[in-house]
Amino acid sequence: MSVTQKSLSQQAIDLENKYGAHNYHPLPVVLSKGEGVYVWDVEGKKYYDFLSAYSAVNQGHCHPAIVNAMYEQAKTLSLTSRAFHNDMLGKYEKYASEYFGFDKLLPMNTGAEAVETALKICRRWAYEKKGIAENEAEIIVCENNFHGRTTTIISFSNDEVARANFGPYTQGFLKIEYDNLEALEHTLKSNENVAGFLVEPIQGEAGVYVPSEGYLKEAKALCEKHNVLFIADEVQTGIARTGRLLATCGNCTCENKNCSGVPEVKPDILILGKALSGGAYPVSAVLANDPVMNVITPGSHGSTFGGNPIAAAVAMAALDVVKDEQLAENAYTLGELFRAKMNEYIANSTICELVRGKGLLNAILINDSEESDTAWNICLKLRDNGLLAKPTHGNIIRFAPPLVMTENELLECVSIICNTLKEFEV
Ligand code: IF1
Repeated sequence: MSVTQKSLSQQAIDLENKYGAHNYHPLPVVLSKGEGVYVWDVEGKKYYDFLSAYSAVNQGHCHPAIVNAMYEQAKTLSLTSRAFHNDMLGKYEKYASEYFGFDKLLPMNTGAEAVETALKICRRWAYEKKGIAENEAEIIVCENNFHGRTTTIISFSNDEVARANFGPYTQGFLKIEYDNLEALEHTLKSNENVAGFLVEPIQGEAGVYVPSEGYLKEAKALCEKHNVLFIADEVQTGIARTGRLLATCGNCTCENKNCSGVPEVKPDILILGKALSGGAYPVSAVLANDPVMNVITPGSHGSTFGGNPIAAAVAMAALDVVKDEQLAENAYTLGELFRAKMNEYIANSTICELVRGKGLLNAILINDSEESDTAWNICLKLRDNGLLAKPTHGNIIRFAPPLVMTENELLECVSIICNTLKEFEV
């Protein structure tokens, strides 16, 4: 086929294949525009975005308030490094610390950087405050976790695709079954050097596993009993995605727009990323109260872009949107509707076994083996039918639209999903 005959999409894909590292296997669609819940491909076809860049675009694509904040700051002062102060950082740190109810915030850029930061804070706290012998600290993590892709983080992953041949691996981690309080208590009782417990309030990549009611609260109580830091990775579940400002807010609701209440399960260290910027810019953060955060001293941690003026402006605008547009409440309501509608379909389905999730972080389980390509083929058909989603593992498809979706748009998406699934019914 000559270049002129190749579609614009294929040309773009060919460039990626030739000049880019092959570290992803994207769905074959090439996007060139985004607005709210919609994205368009280079041929002009319009889609509902049902992935939201893995819950980074909670506020909708190219939200004008966020884009404007980014534009105004970018043309004023973009980066100073932390060698000097700037007029945006302190404002942002105050705003976000009060927004989530913590004493302090340490600004970073990616989720993985924030996770690494939290691990470092936890270890230093263990040595300097808890009195664990240096280099002996252990941090408990869960099977099937996903916390990013740095060498330390994949060291405690059990996903061989993400881990193999990247050794030698970082030590100091104990792995337990997710959503298993007995396993947590046993590990806490049998290891005197435990410094922290790192957990996703919902395991996203593993397949949107929602833990049992009370798990997080009980886990936090066990950590308190054993003087261990409870570290919540809300990079994917935070910022209103699960129908609350944070998944650790549990059943607590933000009655007013300016809720700065304490989450139902208050972490000792809170990790945020992705939608902290509404997907406009890499912004992540670690929040903690002074007794923990103050182990960080000048020169002991940092990053060139961490806390830059654009990140500060974008994050404040993105968090304003969450409150002003009541995204947590909308995610809660639409999530209930989505699961109710999907369960109506599943009741008579042979291809779809279940739907699970909280707020607008959901997934369906396809009735086929993990090795089958059925979920992938369903996502290809969803694409043809105007909705973009992608399997997490094998036979699980994650559904996570922007939280600005209306009820009518959600019902149209349910119709697209169910009509597509019908094509695969046996
Ligand atoms: C990829 C997964 C999701 C995260 C949690 C930290 C991070 C992530 C709970 C790191 C990042 C992203 C990474 C991206 C795909 C996506 C993902 F499939 F990889 F696992 F969402 F589920 N904690 N998740 O979910 O944040 O450094 O990426 O900013 O690496 O393929 P990051």
